[in-house]
Amino acid sequence: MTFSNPLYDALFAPHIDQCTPFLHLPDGNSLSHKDFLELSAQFAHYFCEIGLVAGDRVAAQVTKSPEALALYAACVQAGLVFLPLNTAYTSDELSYFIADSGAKLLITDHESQHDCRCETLESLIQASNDYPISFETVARSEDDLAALLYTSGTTGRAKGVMLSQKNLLSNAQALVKYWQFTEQDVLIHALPIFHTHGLFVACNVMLLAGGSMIFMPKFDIDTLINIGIPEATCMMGVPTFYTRLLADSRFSKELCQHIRLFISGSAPLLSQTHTEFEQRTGHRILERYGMTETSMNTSNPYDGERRAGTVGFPLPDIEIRVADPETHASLPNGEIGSIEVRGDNVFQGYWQMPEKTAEEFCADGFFITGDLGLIDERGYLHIVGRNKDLIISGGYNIYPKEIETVLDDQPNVAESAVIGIPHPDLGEAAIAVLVAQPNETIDLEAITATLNKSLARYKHPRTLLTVASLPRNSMGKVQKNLLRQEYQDMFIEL
Ligand code: MCA
Ligand code: AMP
Repeated sequence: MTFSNPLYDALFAPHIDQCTPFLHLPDGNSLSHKDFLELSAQFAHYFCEIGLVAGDRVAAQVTKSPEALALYAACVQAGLVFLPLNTAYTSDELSYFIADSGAKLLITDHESQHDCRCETLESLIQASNDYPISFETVARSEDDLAALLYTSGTTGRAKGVMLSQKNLLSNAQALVKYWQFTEQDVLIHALPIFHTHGLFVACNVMLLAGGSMIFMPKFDIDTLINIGIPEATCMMGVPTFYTRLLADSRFSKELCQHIRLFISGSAPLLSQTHTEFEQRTGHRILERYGMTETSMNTSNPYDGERRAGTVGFPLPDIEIRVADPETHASLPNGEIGSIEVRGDNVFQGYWQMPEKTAEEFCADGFFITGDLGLIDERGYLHIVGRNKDLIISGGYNIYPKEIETVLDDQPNVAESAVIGIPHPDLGEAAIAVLVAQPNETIDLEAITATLNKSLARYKHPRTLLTVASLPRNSMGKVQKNLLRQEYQDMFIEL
């Protein structure tokens, strides 16, 4: 079968005349598939009207709403490349993404000025109001780009991850099948929609399956307990969702009686959380593993044993190997090595960064994830660490290098180290350890003000500490493991 626009034809087109609910909103209203697709068709007309052509990038930094999601559908239908941005990003961060991607249009909540056409979502909705409610889908091939998602790097600048129609569609197809999603499913959607988890794993899967979503503006424990869980059949979340639910005495087995599946990902789920969750609800959380660059790679089985502390098996048609980090040869089961992946899910490369792309692929096409793991005797993948300096806090990635670069530039700072330490709510939280220039004092308030201007709030270290010197090994490298040990109990109630 040939498609004119594989992603649109599979995810959206089948629902054009479907009047059943697609999005259930917390105020009790709902939006049907048909309403949603009419709105997105109007947006698509608007995009064409202002001169956007297939392949142009459309950036959106907007609060989560049905309209915000319709921007994604409109981009797919009009052949545009959707570039969703975290609402926490500062104006400085935004400028970089706009310049790097060459976006033609930026859509925001409030008026803004950047080096491209800027519109508020409100003005776009108004301007689109008079356009027809159907739109002739722009033809795209499976290798054309559908989305560009930025991910910060361990060194230097954030990189645009180029995701093709095939990357997204193949993964949605694999997940619908593997997790047995159908049009009967009602998914609790409390994740943000500017990352792979909330946008592609959740929305693409539900669109393909034809089910509906309880579409919450953000994670809110009361809405989840009062409306979400009693009405839904499944939930996708980061581990913090699960620890917060367990910390709430209202969360019970009875509340979950209609739920068939709880899925966790984006950060490690502690075995303890897995066990406590089963004890409380009788459900074993299904943990899976993915990345922005690859979408989902592995998953615990739907029917088989979901093993705590593991991320399961490779998804169908996706190859995973645990390899020697130097030679990239596969290691025997049980040995720890570099996790590498190959398949239709793997992205096309980093936007306009061919060297960076080349560095992260092996000659035989396997992508080097930067995660370290082992495959156990039963074939389950365990993630045991990271070969990259990365903190995952509440499911958001924080790259220490990015924060250290800002900190090192501040008056009287000789050097800094940003580390992740255990945090009961967020899994890990960032703290910064600073060393002053000789005989100088660091003005911590001034540093906080600078961080506010330059970096999204979630990236800010929860604490700034000053010390006389940083521990170093004989090669002069900062020993972050020693710092992590020293401060490991900072957020844990003893
Ligand atoms: C909010 N804050 C955070 C985080 N979230 N700080 C560190 N880490 C965080 N994750 C800060 C805010 O800036 C604010 O700071 C304060 O905490 C409270 O903010 P609020 O919005 O009220 O927080 P919350 O609602 O409690 O949010 C926590 C959350 C949220 C629900 C865990 O972070 C979340 O939805 N995380 C999911 C992230 C996600 O979707 N990741 C998937 C990435 P202040 O009060 O000081 O101003 S995709 C991915 O990783 C791959 C592909 C995969 O495998 O899925
Ligand atoms: P991102 O760059 O936001 O796509 O984050 C991807 C990273 O999140 C992966 O490389 C892993 O380090 C981590 N990750 C995702 N899912 C899991 C999981 N289930 N367990 C442990 N780490 C995970």
